[in-house]
Amino acid sequence: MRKLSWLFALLAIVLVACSNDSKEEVEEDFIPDIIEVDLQTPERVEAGETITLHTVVTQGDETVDDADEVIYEIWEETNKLESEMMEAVPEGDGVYTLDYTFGEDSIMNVQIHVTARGMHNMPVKQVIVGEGKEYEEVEETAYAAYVQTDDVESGKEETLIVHITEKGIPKNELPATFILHIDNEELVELEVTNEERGEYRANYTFQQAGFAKLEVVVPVEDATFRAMQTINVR
Ligand SMILES: [Cu+2]
Repeated sequence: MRKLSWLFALLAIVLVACSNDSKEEVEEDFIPDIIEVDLQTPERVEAGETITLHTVVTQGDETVDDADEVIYEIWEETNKLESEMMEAVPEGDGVYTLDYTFGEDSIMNVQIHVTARGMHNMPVKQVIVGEGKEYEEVEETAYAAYVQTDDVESGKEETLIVHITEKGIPKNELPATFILHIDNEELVELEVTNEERGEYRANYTFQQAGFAKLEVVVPVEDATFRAMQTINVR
């Protein structure tokens, strides 16, 4: 009898193993839930006020406490080149915070860059400080640039990919220039290639970890279109 139950046990293990196998196959095709990033900022703050900014990171019904990197980027309207990058503090329950003191009357942009579970998400919000401020109007163009690459590794050649559209339609053969601002000091102009679907690429090997800014400059008609994206170099 004992021998027989062993046999059953063995059979059960084999069955479980088999059903696990087929489950794994199903899981390979299964697309994981995207990470949701809920950046919570006040609409207005007093000039000089210190605020604890909260962001909640979730995936499906789960909170995400094992993010590889969570960085707040804050800059004054029209001055992304001088944005500040600050590491968030993990508080548990998927919450990542930053204490930040807002300065004078202005409009500030708060963006959070979250790298977790093989994904990257980076929502941005605006905060009015004090009375706000009037900024010189930036000329609106029909062009838009989306920098696809904003998270790279140092010490190896990386390809920076930028998508350029005109009125939402991919636009090829523009004389686009990529300028890398490294530590806000060194400027490097990259050689850009354009293949199709409005995709522009340039290769670069970053020497060390830190933050760089990629400026995309596109002379169009009688104006110049510019876009700026912070690149996180790990
Ligand atoms: Cu990002």
